[in-house]
Amino acid sequence: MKITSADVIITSPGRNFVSLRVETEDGVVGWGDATLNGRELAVASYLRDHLDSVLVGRDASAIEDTWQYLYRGGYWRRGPVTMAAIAAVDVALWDIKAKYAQMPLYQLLGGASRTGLLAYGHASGADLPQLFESIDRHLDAGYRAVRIQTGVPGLGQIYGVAATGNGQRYDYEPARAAARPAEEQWDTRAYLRHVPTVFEAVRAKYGPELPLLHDGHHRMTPIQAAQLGKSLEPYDLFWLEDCTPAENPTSLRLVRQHTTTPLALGETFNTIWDYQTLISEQLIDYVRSAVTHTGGITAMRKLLDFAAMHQIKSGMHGPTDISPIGMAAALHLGLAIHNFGIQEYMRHSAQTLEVFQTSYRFEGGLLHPGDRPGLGVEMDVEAAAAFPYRGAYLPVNRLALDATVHDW
Ligand code: KDG
Ligand code: MG
Repeated sequence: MKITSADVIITSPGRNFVSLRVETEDGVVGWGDATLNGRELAVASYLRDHLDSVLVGRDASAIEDTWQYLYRGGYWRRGPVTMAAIAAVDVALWDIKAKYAQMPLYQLLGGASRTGLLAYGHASGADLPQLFESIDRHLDAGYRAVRIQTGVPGLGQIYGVAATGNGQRYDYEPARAAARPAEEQWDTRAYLRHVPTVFEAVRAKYGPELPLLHDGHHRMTPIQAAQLGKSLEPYDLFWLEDCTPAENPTSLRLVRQHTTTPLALGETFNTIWDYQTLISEQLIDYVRSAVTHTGGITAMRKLLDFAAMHQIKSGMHGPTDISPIGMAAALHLGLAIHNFGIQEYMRHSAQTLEVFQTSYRFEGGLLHPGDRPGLGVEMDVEAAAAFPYRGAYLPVNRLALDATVHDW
């Protein structure tokens, strides 16, 4: 089962994706996702210039050995670029192994632990009427859980609110194609005053049953995060995400001391080591890492098993910057593990789905990876070539008061 080629494909059907195509001597092809939003070419170069030739000639079936070879052998460990590159290789090898076995990947991971994966979508609006319209549209589309993001009075475009203004876009994409990042404005005190009023209105209209989520997108200090968690307790959130940047994980102790609102964290993390304190001290309830950014299925499985020991569940990152390949990998893993929590699912655009042919399905609010051998996603390389790469950046945030750079 020798690897004969490993090639990087960059395409931009509406937004940028970096994919890895690995082929074996028997002509079996595996796909991996290496998309790192706003830094795509760095991962593409890591793969093209440093990994592709190393892979050729290796045994495609030796997944753990290849993972350790790339992680330890590279000497420079961790980091989003390295771990996204290793993830792409790892997922492609799992795809190949499952294709050889003629099984959907979740079977190799232990088989299905559930009938489908509860998914949440992104409802958003600049104001309450637009938000309600967006929630209604998500419920009509079958969602049984929604993330709630709104504009804040006095601020313009902020994270999580569909830029079209009417909440109609389901594939909100903050990265904009331009020579340099756009700038947004921020005011944490205005945000902290406004958000509880939004959740009060949503609960009043939609009742107590609907699971509601919210993303703080790293903007609060620990004490501000504690304040928000506390003020949202009456509205029974499924989770409050990234309430504070967690480079210093012990800061979550303070948040935990003050609120019982469940916490989700980690979409910017890339190894199990980043979670050591957060998980062992039970400072979070959901792990937000993506298979795509955290070293692939091999590494995510270990991370989620560690989380399971502490009754912490998965909440794998699934915005549209995770490609359909990365999404499929998350679905196979989520179906197999016991401690699945919820899966983020924004849905890719029709153009993206022309390039990536998927077999996963969304029915009755639940996702299923499908039963094709492997991941169940194939990439149409010719279609991909029609969408050349366009440089795009995530925004930069500045305080409305004095233009100090703030976390975005
Ligand atoms: O590329 C950045 C996005 O993936 C991120 O902003 C999305 O926070 C996000 C989420 O929860 O989906
Ligand atoms: Mg997030």
